[in-house]
Amino acid sequence: MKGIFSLLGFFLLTGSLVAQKSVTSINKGWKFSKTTIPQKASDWESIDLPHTWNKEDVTDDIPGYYRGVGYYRKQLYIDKLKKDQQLNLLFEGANQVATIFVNGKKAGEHIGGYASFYIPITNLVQPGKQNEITVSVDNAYHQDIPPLTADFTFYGGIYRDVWLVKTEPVHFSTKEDTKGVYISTPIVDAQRAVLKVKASIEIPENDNAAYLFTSILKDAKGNIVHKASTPIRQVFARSDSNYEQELTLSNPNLWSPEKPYLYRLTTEITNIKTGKLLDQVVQPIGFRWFRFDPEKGFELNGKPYKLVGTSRHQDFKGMGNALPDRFARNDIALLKKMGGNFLRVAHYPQDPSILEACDSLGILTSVEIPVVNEITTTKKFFDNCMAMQLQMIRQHYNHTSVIIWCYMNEVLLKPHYTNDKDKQNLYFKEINKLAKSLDSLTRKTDLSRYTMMAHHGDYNKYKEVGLVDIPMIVGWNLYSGWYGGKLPDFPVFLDSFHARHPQKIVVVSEYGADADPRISSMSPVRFDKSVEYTTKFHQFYISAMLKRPFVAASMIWNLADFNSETRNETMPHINNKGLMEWDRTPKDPYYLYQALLSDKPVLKILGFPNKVLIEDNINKKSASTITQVATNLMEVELFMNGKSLGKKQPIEGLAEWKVQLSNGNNRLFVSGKKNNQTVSDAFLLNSQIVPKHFQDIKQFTELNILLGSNRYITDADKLVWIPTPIYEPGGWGVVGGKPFKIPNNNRLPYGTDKNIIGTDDDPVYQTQQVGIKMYKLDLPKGNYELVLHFAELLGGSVKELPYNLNDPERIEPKGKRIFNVYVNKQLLLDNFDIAAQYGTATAVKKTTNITITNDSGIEIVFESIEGEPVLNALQVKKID
Ligand code: GCB
Ligand code: CA
Repeated sequence: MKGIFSLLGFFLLTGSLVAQKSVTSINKGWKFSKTTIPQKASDWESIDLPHTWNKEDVTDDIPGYYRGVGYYRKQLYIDKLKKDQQLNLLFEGANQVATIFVNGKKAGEHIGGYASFYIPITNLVQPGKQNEITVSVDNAYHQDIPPLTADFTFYGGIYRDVWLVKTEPVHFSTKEDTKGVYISTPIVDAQRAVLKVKASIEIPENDNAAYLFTSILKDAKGNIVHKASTPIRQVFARSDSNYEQELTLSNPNLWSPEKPYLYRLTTEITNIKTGKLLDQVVQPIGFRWFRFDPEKGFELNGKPYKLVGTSRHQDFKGMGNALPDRFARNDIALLKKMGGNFLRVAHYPQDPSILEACDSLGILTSVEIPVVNEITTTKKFFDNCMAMQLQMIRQHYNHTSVIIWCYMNEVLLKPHYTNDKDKQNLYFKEINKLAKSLDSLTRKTDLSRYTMMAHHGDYNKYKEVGLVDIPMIVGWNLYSGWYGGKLPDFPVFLDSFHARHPQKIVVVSEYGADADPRISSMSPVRFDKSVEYTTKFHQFYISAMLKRPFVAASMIWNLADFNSETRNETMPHINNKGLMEWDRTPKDPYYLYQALLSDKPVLKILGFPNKVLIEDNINKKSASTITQVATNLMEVELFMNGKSLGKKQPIEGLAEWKVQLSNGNNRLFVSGKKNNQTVSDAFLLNSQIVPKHFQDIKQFTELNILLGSNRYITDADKLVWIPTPIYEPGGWGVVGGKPFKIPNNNRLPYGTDKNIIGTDDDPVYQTQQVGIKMYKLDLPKGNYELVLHFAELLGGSVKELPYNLNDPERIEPKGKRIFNVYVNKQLLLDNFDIAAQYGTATAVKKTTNITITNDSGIEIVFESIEGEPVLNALQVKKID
C-alpha cells in the first residue's frame, strides 16, 4: 500500500499525464428530414442540434402538431482507435423513442424523451474514415410510454446535446447511462462530513495490469482537503466491478441557498505501473443535511426553511424545447433573483444543465418522471415507468440540490372506465400497485432523499385509491379561485388535510393562475386572464402558506409561460400561468414574489405602460386609477411628475396609491430606504384620456372598443382596447343586448375560450354583445374610418381540458343568426350570416369610411332577420 501511494505522489508531481477520455460535441452539421428517409441529398435539411421539428406547428391555427418519425443523419469522421478503446454516442435527450444506426446497422434504441443515454458504437464504426450516423426519432403517442396526455407539448427531435465519448480500455462504466461514479453524503453535520464514492469500473477481460482508483476532494479554492486511493487488484472479477471509498472531512463548509458552497470531487483511474491517467470524472459536491417534518415543515442544516419556488417547463418562445444550455442556466438565475430557493423539475427530468445551475446557485429541487393524468395497465408501461425512475435517480443522484424524487402527477385526473365501477376499481388497483413499486424502488435506490406524489385537489379519490399513504411527501396541486371555487377554499383545504393527517408531510406542489400579459382589468375576476387578478391570487396563496409552518413547500405553477398545443383560451397553445412570459419577460407577480422573498431591496412599479381611461366629467382633464408598487422596504414614497403622492407601507408585498393621470406622459417615481441605502424605480405611464361625452372636445383621434368584456387589451401593435360603456346621449356606447357567456359554464365570467382563427389578438374577438340593437357615437363633424369586428362564438363541440374539471366534451348549440347592419342609415352588411360565410370562431373585419356632416354622429343599427345580432369589437379613427 505504502509503495502505491508514493508512486502516485510521484506521478502527480510530474503532472504531465493527461486524461485519455475525450468527450466531443457533435451538435454541428446534421441533416434532417421529417418524411421518409430521403433518397436525394437535396431532400435533407441542414440543421444543428439541439433541434425539434415542432418549433412552428405548435402555435399555428391548425389543431395538432406533427407526431411521428423524424430522421437525422451525420457524417462523422472517426479517428483510428487503439486496441480496446471504446466509443459511445451520448444523447442528453431525444423525444421520445430514438433508434440509432451506424453505417446502416442498428446500434441501439432508447425509450423515453427525458433521460440521457449512451449508445456503444465501437464495433460498428470504421476508424480512420467517415462514418454515417442515422437516428430515427419518433414522438407519436405510445400507450406504453409516459406521458400519455399532459398539459404540455411533446416536441419531437434530438432536442438536447449529443457527444462522442471515447474512453480508454479501462474506464468508469457508462453502462448505467451515467458517468459511472456515484457520490453521496451519508453523514453531514457542522463537525464533519462523510462522503461516499461508489464507482463502477470496466476493465477488458484479459487485462491483468494493476490500476488505482483515487478520489480527491478539493475545496472551492482548489485546495486538496482529502484524498483516498484504492488499488484495483487482479484477484477481483474484472469487468463492471464496483468500488467504494469513504472520505471524511471535519468542519465542512456547508451548502445552503444563501451560500451554495461547492467542493469538487475528482475521481480517477490510473495505471499503477505507468502512472498514466486513464479516466477522470470531476463533479461538484455540497455538504448539507435536511429533514421534512409534518408539523414544522422543512429544515436544512438544522435551520427551518420555507421552500418557495416554481416548476419549470423546458421550452422557450420561438425555439420549442431545443435550447442551448445557457437558456436553462438563465432560468435558474431568474428564479434565484426572484428570491426562490426551490425548483420542482416538473413534469420530467430536464437537461443536465438545470440541476448543475441549481447546485451552484443554491436552489433545492425535486425531480420526477412523466407519469401524468393516467396510466396504461400493461406490463410494458409498468416496466417503462420503473426504468425511467431508475434512470432518473442514477443520472441525477450526484446533485446536491436534489432532495425529493417524485413519480406521479395528478394520476387520477383522467380516471378510466367512469361507466364501469368494477373495471375502474381494477384500474385504480393497478395505479396503486405502480405507485407502490415506484416508491419502494426509489427508497431502495436512494436512502437519502424523500419520495413524493403530486395530487389534484380531489382528496377523497386519492385517499380511496390509497395514494395519500404511499409517498413520504404528499403534494397537492390546488387551483381554487382559478378553475373553480374561491380563494378562501385554499387554506380550508390545507387545514382540513393537516387535521386529518397530522403525521403526513405536505407541500403545495402546484398553484397558479393565468396572466395574459396583454390583459388588464380594473375590476379583476377569476378567469378573466388579467394580470391584476393573478397578482392578487398569488398574494393570497403565498400569504396563506407563509402563515402555515406545516406547509413545507410552496411550488408556483409555473416559472414561465409554456406551450401546451391543445390549449385554447386567450392565448391559444400557451399556458399563461408563468410568472414570466414565454420569452422570460417578468410579469407583475414575479415582482410580488421578489418583494416577499428576496433579501435584496426590491422596489418596482407595477402595471401597464399604456393606459386608456374614460373620463366622465368633461371638465376634468385627468382620470383616476390605482398604481401598485411591489416592495420589501418598510415605507416608500410615490411621486408623479415630481409631486409627492404620499408615503405608504406595503401590505403583503404591495403598496397602493390612487393616482390622477393626465393625457400623455405621466412620470411615476418611487423611492425608499433600506439599511440607509436609497432605492428607487421610475415608470413612464402613457395615458390617453378619452371623453365619455364628445361636447367640447377639440381633438379626437381614435377609439378601440371591446364589447361584452370588462378587460383592457394591449394588442400586438400596442393599441389599447377598452370595454364599452352603455350609450348616453352626447357620448358613445352600446344600446341593447348583453355580454356573451358560454351556456352552462361557470368558469369564464364572459366570452369564449375558443381559439379564434385568423388573428393573434384572440381576446379582441372572444367577447361580444349578443342581441345588440345599436352602437352609437355622437362624434363631431369630420371624416372617420370605422372597423367592425365579428366572430361567431357559439357552436361546435369543444374538447375540455381535464384541468377545467368539466365534462370532457362540451357541445354547444349552433350559433345561428342572420342580420343587417346599417351605418348612418346606409346598408353596410346585408343578410350577414357570420357562421355560414366565415365559419365558427373566425375573425371577420368590416371596414368603412364615414363623413359626418351634421350633428347625428355615427349610428350603427343592427336588424335581426334570424336570431340575435352580435358585435365583438369596433374601432373608430379620425382621418385627415
Ligand atoms: C395541473 C397540472 C399541470 C397543468 C396545470 C394547469 O394541475 O399538473 O400540468 O399545466 O395544472 O395550468 O392547469
Ligand atoms: Ca445540455
